[in-house]
Order: sequence, then C-alpha cells, then structure tokens
Amino acid sequence: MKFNTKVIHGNQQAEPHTGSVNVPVFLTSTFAQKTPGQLRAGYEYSRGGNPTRQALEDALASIENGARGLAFGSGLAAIDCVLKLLNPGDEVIAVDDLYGGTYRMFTRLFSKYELKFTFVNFDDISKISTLLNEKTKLIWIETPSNPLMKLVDIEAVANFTKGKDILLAVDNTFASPYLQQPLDLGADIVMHSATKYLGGHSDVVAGALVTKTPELGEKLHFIQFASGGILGPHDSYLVLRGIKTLALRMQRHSENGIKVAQFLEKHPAVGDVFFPGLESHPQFKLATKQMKAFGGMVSFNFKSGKKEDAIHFLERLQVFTLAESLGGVESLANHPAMMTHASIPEEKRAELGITDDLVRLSVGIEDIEDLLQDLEQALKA
Ligand code: P1T
Repeated sequence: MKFNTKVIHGNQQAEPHTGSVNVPVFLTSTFAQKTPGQLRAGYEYSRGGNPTRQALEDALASIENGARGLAFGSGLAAIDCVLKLLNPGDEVIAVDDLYGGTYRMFTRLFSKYELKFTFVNFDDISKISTLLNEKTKLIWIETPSNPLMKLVDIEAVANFTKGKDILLAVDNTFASPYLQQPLDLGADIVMHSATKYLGGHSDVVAGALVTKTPELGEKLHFIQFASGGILGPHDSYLVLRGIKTLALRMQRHSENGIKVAQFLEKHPAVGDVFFPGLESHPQFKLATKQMKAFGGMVSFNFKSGKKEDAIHFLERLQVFTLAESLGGVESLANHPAMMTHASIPEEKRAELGITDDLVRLSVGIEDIEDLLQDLEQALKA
C-alpha cells in the first residue's frame, strides 16, 4: 500500500463481530476470563492491552513502516519509556535544539538516575562520531527541530550507529510520517507527540513510539506495561481518526507553510525565517532529500530584535491563535522563550538562538489569503 491508502487501511480491519468499519471504543479496564489465565482474545487488563489502543498501535506501525507501534498518554510519556531502556552510567547524545519539555526531562529528571546527556549541534556529523564511546547507548534527534527548524541527516547518523550497541531514536513530531520516515532511513525508534499532526485537531494529548524490530517493540511494551503511561481508549480512537486524514492535512499544511515562509522572508519587519523549504535554509538540500514536502512549522524573528515587537505581533493576531502546541487544523502562534521553551535556561536559549523576538507559527489548513492577511495586519504595527 502507498501512504494515502495506508493511513486509512494500513493494519486496519473491520471489527470482526459486527463488521463495524471503525474500531469500537472499548471502554473497559478488564476482560472476562472463563478459567484463570485463559483469555478470550488475548486481552487481560487494559494497561497491558486494549483493542482500541491496539488498533491505533497497529495503524502507527503501518504508517511508519515499523514492526510495532505503542501509544502513550502524552509525547513525553513515550520519551520516558525510551529512556527507561537505559541503565545507570549510560550516555545519551541528543540534538541541542529540541522541545523544552524533552530537555527538561533529560536534564532534571533522568540525569538524577546517573544517565549522562550531551547536547550537540548535528550540523557536522563527523564531529558526532568522535563523541561516541562504549557508554553511549542512545542518540536522540529531532528533525526538524523545535523551534529553530534545524535538520539532522538521519541516514548519515544511522550509518555510524549501524552495527554498534547504540539506538537511534528520532522525534518525528514536526515532520509526521507523511513527510519523513526515519525507520526507512536507518533509525531504530520513531517517536511522536501524537497531540500534534497525528491527532491533528488539538483535541487530545497523546504519544507514540514505533520500532524497527519486533524485539525492541517487545522491550518497550514491557516498560509501557510496567510503568503504565498508556493512552486511554477514547483518546486512542481520536488519534486513529486523525490519522485517516493525515495525508490530506499534511499536503495543505505544506502548501500553506511555504507560502507563509515566503511571505515572511519578503516582509521588511522580519529578520530571519526558519523553514526548511526555503532556499535560504542552510540545510535546504538535505530537506529536499529527506522530506517529501516541508510541513507547516515556520519560525521567524524581527529585524528590530525587540521582544516587544514579537509580543505586539502575537497580541494582534486574529486568525492565528496564541497558544502552545502545533499540528492542528487551526493556525497557532507561540513565543518559545516565554512559552514552550521557558524551561531551557536563558543563557542556553541565547546560545541556541531562541531569542526573545523569536515567534513560532504552526500554519494550519485555513485559506492562505486569510492567513497572510492576518500576518500582514499584525506585522503592520
Ligand atoms: O506535549 P506532549 O504530547 O507530551 O509532547 C511533547 C513533545 C515532544 N516532542 C516535540 C517535538 C514536541 O513538540 C512536543 C510538545 N510540544 C509542544 C507542546 C509545543 O508547543 O512545542
């Protein structure tokens, strides 16, 4: 199956008892047994497995070309599960520009358990190989990254983890599996904040993992079961429903995203525009190789460099909503320094380029004329 078919049919079957084309929402915590240990359909207790969650997990595996999918109560719960594969003393190399909550989990939570995190810029891949040692067990990348839209060459990183006892995990939230399929490029684990493009309607918080091999899937399933960060049946249904229109939505997000980026690039009040589909993006060549299109995430700063200009702009928006999150049908705008990335220390933010005049847009699927007009009127001030 090709992708547009997979989002609707991949690993998805009609419900066997009634023929219902959509999986029912199995609102049950437990499953009746005839005699102890004899399960009717493999389900025992919904933390271990629930048919609605299973339907989503199977669909996730299909659209990421993986062996096993797992659905969690949030994107961070999915990341938490991956980190629990590690043992005290292990080392993680992570991309330096990443979601503030991921950075917070690494530095303030898991560093307590004797895990060492090194944050690096992946522009020069050859530099990364010099950082690897026998304790390195995980490489964590986000591409495009949040919020600066930096890219990492997944295939190049996979080439030097290949054959070594090092897992490569890719947070594919910004791209979605429609634009980029990390497992095909050599990654071991794909992670999503399914709250975003997979769900697609800003009505659910959810996370996902997909593994390349069934063995790794089984290890992560054990942690999911033993730690308990599962996604409930109702939310599983919402994400599954969102996935059915993922391809259509991503096409429109990408069409609108590039138009917004081009508009901003020409605007006299705008400084830098961060969007992988612009020829001015330093990794434009990699973007065209690694991604099918460029999505709807665009960040930019102001020529003035002033925080007040960013704040005034955000306050004046009318079609874009000022809110955290991204990837829904509606356009959102965010101030990373004060919102999504406030948990990154100020000096670190400055070092990375997450300045106080930086704005991040999640371009939705509305009519582009209305979006551009809204940006124009908000920038006029
Ligand atoms: O919010 P949650 O579903 O737990 O997902 C965390 C997460 C992980 N990875 C990336 C790349 C993300 O962007 C996020 C969540 N991000 C936002 C809420 C945001 O506005 O950037």
